Amino acid sequence: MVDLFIDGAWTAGSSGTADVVNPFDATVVRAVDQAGPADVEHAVAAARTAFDGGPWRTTPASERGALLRRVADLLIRDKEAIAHTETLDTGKTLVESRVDVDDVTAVFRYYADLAGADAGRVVDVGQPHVLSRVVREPVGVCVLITPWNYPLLQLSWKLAPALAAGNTCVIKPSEVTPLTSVLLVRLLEEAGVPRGVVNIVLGDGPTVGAPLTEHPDVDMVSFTGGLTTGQAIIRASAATVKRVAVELGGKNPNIVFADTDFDLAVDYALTAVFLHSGQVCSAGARLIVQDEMHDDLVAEVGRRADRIRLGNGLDDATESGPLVSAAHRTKIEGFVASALAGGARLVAGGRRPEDPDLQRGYFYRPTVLADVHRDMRVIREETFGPILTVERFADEDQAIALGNDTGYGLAGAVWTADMGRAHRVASALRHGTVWINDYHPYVPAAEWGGMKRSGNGRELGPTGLAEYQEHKHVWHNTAPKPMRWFAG
Ligand code: TXE
Repeated sequence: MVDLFIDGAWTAGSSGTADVVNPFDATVVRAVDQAGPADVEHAVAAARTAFDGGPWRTTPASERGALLRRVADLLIRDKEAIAHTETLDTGKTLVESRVDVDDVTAVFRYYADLAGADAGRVVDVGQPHVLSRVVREPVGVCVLITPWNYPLLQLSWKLAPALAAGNTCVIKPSEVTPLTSVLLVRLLEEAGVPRGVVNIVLGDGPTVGAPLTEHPDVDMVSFTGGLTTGQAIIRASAATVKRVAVELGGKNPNIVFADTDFDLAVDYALTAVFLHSGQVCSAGARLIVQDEMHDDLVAEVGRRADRIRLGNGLDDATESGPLVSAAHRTKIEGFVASALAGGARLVAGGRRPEDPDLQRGYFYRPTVLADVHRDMRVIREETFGPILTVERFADEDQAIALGNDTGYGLAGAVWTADMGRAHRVASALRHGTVWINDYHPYVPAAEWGGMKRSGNGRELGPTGLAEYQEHKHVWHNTAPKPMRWFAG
C-alpha cells in the first residue's frame, strides 16, 4: 500500500518512509511513504492543472455536493475501521474516535447541502439598462495543513467546503498522525473525485509544509496548528500574497459563578479540559471560579481527576488515552515543573502513572494546579495537555477581566443561574465561541475560529464556505452610450 495520492494515482513518494507510532505503547503501527521536493512540485502542478483546465470548478455545484454526499455515505460504511485507525494513531479512546467520524460525516453532508445554495446575487444599481451581479468563484489551488490532535475532523472542516466551492487541494496532514487522512482520500477516490482535484503528500513541516506555503502556484493556505508555525506560514505566504486562514489554538477560560449547580460545575470542568488528554484547541484549561465556590470546587475536581482511568484507547474501560508523543509529554512536564517552582499548589496528578501496563506509552496523570498567577507560563501559554489551572474571582467584572487576560481568543464558557449575567459575560468575552452552561458542543452550521492570536478566518457555517470563495462583481451595461469624458 502506498500513501501519496497525486494527479489521480497512488505513489510511494521520493523520500523513503517514516514510522507512525501508537502512543499507547510506542509500537510502530506502520511505515508511511514520505514526499520529497519532486512530489510537492508534482502535487501542486496536478492541482493547478485540474483547477485551470477544469472541469471541477465549472461542474454544477449540485454535482460537487453529490460527491460530498457519497463521501459521507462511505464514511458511515467504514466508520469502525476509520475510528480504530484514528485511535491507534492518536491514542484517543474509541468512543472519541467514533464521535469524530460521525462529526466528519455531518460536515460533509452540511457542505454537500450548501454547495449550490448560494447562487450569487443581483445588485440593483439604479440603472435599468445595467445588470450587476455578484458571483462566487473558487479561490484556486488550496493547501490544507492539519495538526495531530483531530486529524480527520480538522481535515474535513477544510476539505469539504474547499471542494464544495470548486477548488482543487493539496493536503498535508501532520507527520505524527497521517493515517486517517490517507483513508479519507481513498474514500474520495472511490466516490469519483476527478483526477488532480484532491492530492495528498505526507511528510514533516520543513520538507513538505513550508515549500507548499511558499509555492507561487498555490492560491490559498488553510492551517490549523501551533502559534509559531502559524506565524511562520503567514510570513511565508507574504511573498506571493496568498489567502491565508489560520486557527492557532487557545487558552480558554471556563468561568463558574457561585450560583451554578455544584455537581454540574465539577462534571463539566473535568470534561472541558481532560477530553482527549487536553489536546484540544478549545480545552477549558483555565477554570476561573467565584470565591464562594472556589475551595470546594478545587477539592472535588482534584478528587475526581485522580480517579480518571487511563489506558489503551481500544479498551472500553479507558476514560483517557496517552499524550500523542514522548516529546509532547516532556513539554507538559516542563509546564508543571515551572508552575510548581513558581508557587502553584498541586491538587492532583503532576506525574506519570505508576501502572506497569502504561509504562511504554506517553501517559501523564490528569493534573490540577491551584494558587496559580497570571505571570506563570502555565497560564499564559497553551499547554495542550491534561493540565487544569484554577483561578478565583470576586465579581462579574473581575471574571470578565480574567477571561480576557490572554493573548488567545478561541473559546470560553460561563456558568451561572443568572441569564442576564450569562449574556453580559458572553458579550464581553473576546473569544470566537462562548458556551453558556455547557462546554465543547459545536455544529457544522455555526462558525468556528479565533480572535486575537487564536487566528483569523472562520471554519464551518456559511463563512467556512466563503473562506474558499472569491466574490466577483460582473457589470453588464446592456445599452452603452458615448461617455465624452475626454472632449478631444
Ligand atoms: O504543531 P505544528 P506541533 C499547538 C499546541 C502544540 C503546539 C505544537 O500547543 O503543543 O501547537 O504542536 C505542519 N510550514 N497546537 O509542533 O508544528 C506540521 O507538519 C508549513 C494547537 O505539532 O503547528 C503539521 O502538519 N507547515 C493546534 C502542522 O503544521 C508546517 C493543534 C501542525 O504542526 C511547518 C496542534 C511549516 N514551517 C498543535 N511546520 C490547534 N490549533 O488545535 C510545521 N508544519
